[in-house]
This record gives sequence, structure tokens and C-alpha cells, in this order.
Amino acid sequence: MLPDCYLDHIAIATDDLESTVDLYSKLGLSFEAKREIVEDQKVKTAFAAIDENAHVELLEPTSSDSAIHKFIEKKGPGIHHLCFRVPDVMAKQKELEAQGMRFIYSEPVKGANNCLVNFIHPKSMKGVLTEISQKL
Ligand code: CMX
Repeated sequence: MLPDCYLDHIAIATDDLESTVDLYSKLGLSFEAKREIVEDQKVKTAFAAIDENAHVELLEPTSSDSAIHKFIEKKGPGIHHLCFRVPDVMAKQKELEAQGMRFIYSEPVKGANNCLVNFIHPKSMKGVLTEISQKL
């Protein structure tokens, strides 16, 4: 049985999705053919499975006001966030907010791969932007 919280993906910000797909493919990862544009987040994504649960997610900004564009401008391409799968994202958000953690959105929003997601601010997670996600 799966635990109540497990790694879903490691997200990497890039300014060139396809050349980064090529790079990680050289390591031996197999990317899904699908590329998804997440309109709410202004990103284009590519996923490769690491094991039966965890993936690498590559993120390319689709607009200059995307959080990913801002991140790359400031820090350059690199690891952007970790995402953990939970059974109920709103319940987990309420539980963590009650313990003082700061979320980016007041309510979960739509993420890639038909998921409901929210992000814990890096300041509440020792410098790591952390997404929680629930499969719809
Ligand atoms: N990881 C760790 N720290 C980060 C960070 C990241 N990815 N992005 C920003 N920060 C840090 C900054 O360095 C800054 O730290 P200091 O104050 O010590 O300098 C602090 O967070 C605040 O940064 P900021 O520049 O004031 O804020 P930004 O405008 O860069 O916004 C954040 C940061 C996290 C609020 C914003 O990126 C956000 O809303 N993220 C959630 C949505 C998102 O990331 N979407 C893209 C992924 C979508 C997907 O997976 O589908």
C-alpha cells in the first residue's frame, strides 16, 4: 500500500524544454511523448518516470510573467521544486496552515496531469519550494 505522502516529482526549470529532454534522455530516462501546457502556471511540461511513483518534470516558461521565467532570470535553470502526492490536498493544506505554514494559493489550483495542487512557500520549508498534489 502507498504511504499518505510520497515523492511524485522533482521539477527542473529550463529555458529549452527539448534540449533538456535530450540531456536527461542521455542519462537513460524515457520521456512521455506528451507535452502539456499548463495555462494557469504558464509552463510547458515534459515528464519521465524514475520509478513506479516518482518522475522528473521539466518546466519551460510559456510567458515572461511565468514563475519559471522569473526563477530562470534570477537563478538560472535548475531544480525548482519537489512535489509530494497526498490523498487530499485541501485537507493537507488546512492541516499545515494550522501549524503556521504559508501556502502560495488560498485554495488548490489545477496542475499538470489532471492534478489538484498547491505550493508551500520556500520560507516555510527551509528554502525548498514544495508542491502537494492530489490526482483527480
Ligand atoms: N525554490 C526555493 N526558493 C525560491 C524559489 C524556488 N523555486 N523561487 C523563489 N525562491 C525564493 C527567492 O530566492 C526569495 O528568497 P530570498 O527572499 O531569500 O531572496 C523568496 O523565495 C521570494 O522570492 P521572490 O522573488 O520574492 O518571489 P518570486 O516572485 O520569485 O516567487 C514563489 C517565488 C515561490 C512565490 C513563486 O515562484 C510561486 O508562486 N511559485 C508557485 C507556482 C509555481 O512555482 N509554478 C511553476 C510550476 C508549475 C508546475 O509545476 O506546473
